[in-house]
Amino acid sequence: MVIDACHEERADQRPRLPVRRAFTLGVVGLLTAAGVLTLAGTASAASTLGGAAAAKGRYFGAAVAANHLGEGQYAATLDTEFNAVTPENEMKWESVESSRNSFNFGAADQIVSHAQGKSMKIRGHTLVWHSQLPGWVGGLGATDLRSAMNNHITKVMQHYQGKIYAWDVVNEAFQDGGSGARRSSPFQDKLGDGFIEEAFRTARAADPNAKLCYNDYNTDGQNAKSNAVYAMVKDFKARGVPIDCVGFQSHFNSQSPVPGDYQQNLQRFADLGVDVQITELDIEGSGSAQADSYRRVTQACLAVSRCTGITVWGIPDKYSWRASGTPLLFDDNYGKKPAYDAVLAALGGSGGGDGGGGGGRSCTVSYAETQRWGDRFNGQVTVRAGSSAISGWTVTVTLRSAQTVSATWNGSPSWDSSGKVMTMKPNGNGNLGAGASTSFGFTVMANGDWSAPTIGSCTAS
Ligand code: 9MR
Repeated sequence: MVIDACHEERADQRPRLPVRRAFTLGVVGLLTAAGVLTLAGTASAASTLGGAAAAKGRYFGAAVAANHLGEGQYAATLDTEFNAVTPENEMKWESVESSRNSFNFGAADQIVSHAQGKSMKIRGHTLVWHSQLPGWVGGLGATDLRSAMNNHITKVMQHYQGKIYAWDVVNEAFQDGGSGARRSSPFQDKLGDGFIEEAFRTARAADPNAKLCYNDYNTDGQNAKSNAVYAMVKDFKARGVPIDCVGFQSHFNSQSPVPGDYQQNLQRFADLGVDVQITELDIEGSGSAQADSYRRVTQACLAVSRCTGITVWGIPDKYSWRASGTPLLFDDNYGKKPAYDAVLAALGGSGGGDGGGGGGRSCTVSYAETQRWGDRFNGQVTVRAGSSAISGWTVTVTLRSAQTVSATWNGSPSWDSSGKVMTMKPNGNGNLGAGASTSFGFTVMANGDWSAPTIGSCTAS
């Protein structure tokens, strides 16, 4: 696959797709005529991507856009499932330094503070790239360009000093095709091959604690392009040029499937003495074929001890950069796709059992609308213990953006900063024997949106 981002429709210009499903998140039961839905949940951190990855000593991240953070379900899914973020566009040169030496970190800061508030790792993306580069950079002569590049790296990295786990210092500097040659760019054309080395040396001086990565696409299997990157990394390691990691974007589709030698390719880079990371994973497709590919990628990372984490390039399909594609782990309504289940299972997590650490404790939830008036409705969530007794439970309820809650009962609610995600815990009704149930309820002011809120899976303790 050739990625030419300039010819892709930007994700934020895509029309919103119609809502395809009314209920989301871990659906394992059937919607009955009475409107009752059963959702299964688990008892431990290993029931989420981030939790399961952490249990394997890795992170599981998502590319995030600042302008979606105010959407309750988006933030709730991010916060529940992921323990790392990459700003999708907000740290790129055109976003932070659109005019020379005048920096605007507003949108990127939003993502960074959200991630820090949730103790997530942050990947910085990206410092030196031929794309999303403001026009003034290309207009500079070599001397000015060198100082602009070093100034950009230094100022951006110093702004985020101590906050970034790994930086994509240089992105996509090699050409596609069989040549293994460098891609033409202002940096390559005016500064020559040495620009990459210079960028890494400047980056190390700017923030000695961040891991410094080279990141590219179509380098996921062994081919002329990945061989050229491999030779560069080998040379850098031999000469002491500071490089800590290589990012494999891993954008796959039917023309460019997960290569047969994916794991071997990650391993040969790791053997050079760098970490490897899967940095922008998305796989076009659906159903079990898509799930199988995601499983293979996850297994490959787990099989390479220096593969420190996986980042998917977006959360729900509707926000993917691939216009009208469905390459991600969550559908447009934040429902978990088969690909999600495959990744979670490959990470050793469990969506239906005890999550591998909950001592057998689990619970399930079901939702029903019990009453409706002209302006509001009552929702009721029934929490049922699995095959072991439980002494506590936690269920999230995510409202549609127009909706508010005016009352709750039989539970102890807390709210996230968006005001749309309610975390409900017991209020004297936490102890449930095996198979026993309790319920809590709430009144939703519809404000025109009568859709059921999204009921997250149940966590038992
Ligand atoms: O996902 C990003 C999309 O919103 C932008 O419009 C696009 C512009 O170039 O960049 C996308 O992200 C790219 C990433 O920064 C580098 N690797 C390829 C990604 C997909 O194009």
